[in-house]
Amino acid sequence: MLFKFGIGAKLKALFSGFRKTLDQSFFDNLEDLLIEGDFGAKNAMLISDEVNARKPKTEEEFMAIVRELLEDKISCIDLKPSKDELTVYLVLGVNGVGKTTSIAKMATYYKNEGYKVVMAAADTFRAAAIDQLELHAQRTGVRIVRQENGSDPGAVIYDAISSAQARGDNLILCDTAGRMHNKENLVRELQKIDKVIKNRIKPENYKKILVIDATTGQNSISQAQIFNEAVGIDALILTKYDSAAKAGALVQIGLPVAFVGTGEHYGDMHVFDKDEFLTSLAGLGE
Ligand SMILES: Nc1nc2c(ncn2[C@@H]2O[C@H](COP(=O)(O)OP(=O)(O)O)[C@@H](O)[C@H]2O)c(=O)[nH]1
Ligand SMILES: [Mg+2]
Repeated sequence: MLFKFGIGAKLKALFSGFRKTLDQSFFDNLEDLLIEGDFGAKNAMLISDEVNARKPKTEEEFMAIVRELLEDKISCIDLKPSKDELTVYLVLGVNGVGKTTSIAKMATYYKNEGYKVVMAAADTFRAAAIDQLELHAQRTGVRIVRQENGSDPGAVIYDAISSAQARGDNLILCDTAGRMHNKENLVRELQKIDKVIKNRIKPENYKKILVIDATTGQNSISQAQIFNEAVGIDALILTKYDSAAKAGALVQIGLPVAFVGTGEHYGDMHVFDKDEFLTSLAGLGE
């Protein structure tokens, strides 16, 4: 798996430059580096204080401390749909983060795992969004449930659930609009959609997945807060990890990660592996 967590090499270089002294400017630089990597001021200080307290003598000791402190701040979730009952994955996130692309990648992934997958085109805000999903449905060879542009997203999902139950499909991947006229509108719309699904799907078969763009950095933290407060987020997908070495925001968001997107092809999505992620942080995986 491609994990290029660029900060690992920088941490090592910083440590080797200061190895003998570990003075105030080392700790200042360490905090700056962590803040630059989107780990947040609080985590930067926590790590810096702990390194200061433990006084590592080697690069390995230093990296082990950083790894240990990050270990319990990152978690993963294994998204395994049931084969007996219908599962719904509601895919959320602001415009352009990669929701529709991730749905196409997930469709490919779960189809290969033997699931009968359906896409629901509930981003009815833009006409192009429905056509884009339709194209992905054709290319990946899965069924799509769609309505007119501008129709009620809840109605699209309702239809998708009814037809999937009638046909014995396993998994609905539901696209949503990431943009509304304002935040209140978006939250209200999401809560309506959420209610439609909750009324028909058991909680264990319903997951709300937030897509986070790895190139966004700090702003993704407030995105996660908005969506989490609106409907409660079960899992994250981190996209565009091929074009950004920053993913410290994950540590600050604190929600479990399911997949990482590493490109624009259908195969460019990987189940998130925490150990691998932390190893690449330490610069060992590159
Ligand atoms: N490099 C790269 N590009 C991606 C990835 N995921 C999505 N994209 C691109 O990001 C853009 C927006 O994606 P889209 O799925 O339309 O976003 P949406 O508005 O959230 O549905 C498209 O050009 C995608 O090809 C990824 O993992 N890596
Ligand atoms: Mg889209």
